[in-house]
Amino acid sequence: MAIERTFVAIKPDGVQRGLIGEILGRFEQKGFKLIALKQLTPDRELAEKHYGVHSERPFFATLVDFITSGPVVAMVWEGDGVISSSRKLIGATKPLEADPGTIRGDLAINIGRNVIHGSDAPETAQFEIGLWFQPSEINDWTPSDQLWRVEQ
Ligand code: DAT
Ligand code: MG
Repeated sequence: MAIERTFVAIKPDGVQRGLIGEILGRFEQKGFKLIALKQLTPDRELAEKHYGVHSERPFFATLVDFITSGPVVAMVWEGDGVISSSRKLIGATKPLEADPGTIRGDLAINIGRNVIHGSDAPETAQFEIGLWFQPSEINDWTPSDQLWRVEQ
């Protein structure tokens, strides 16, 4: 597996419900490296670009209303295979179909309130990281336990 970067965001429902620590903890405990983190309320322009692939879907306006309704915690995580692994940690889009043990499977019920976003492929990860973060906001750092995290 190659070292990758992915964009993850705790949506307004996750922030309002006090789930930031719980969700950050799952990525930290897995062993991925946090390289960018900020809280912001996205404006409609950012939200519409972020969800641009869904612009023709009937739920698009509701989705943009929701994601712009309050603070979001935006992050970049780095690690071996982090893009697909994050999607596994997050679980299926419909929380009632998400496996127990996943973030959505454990913490959510409704598709419109599924607490977290994660990039679904290398191209979307690159697009979303560039959309939400300036290069100067991304921290390239080496954890002191780095040798314990990588394939030997
Ligand atoms: P994911 O967030 O798992 O990548 P997606 O990209 O298909 O899922 O959709 C983006 C978000 O849009 C999703 O997290 C919740 C919302 N959404 C998707 N399908 C929906 C639907 N049928 N009704 C309402 N909201 C929906
Ligand atoms: Mg998606």
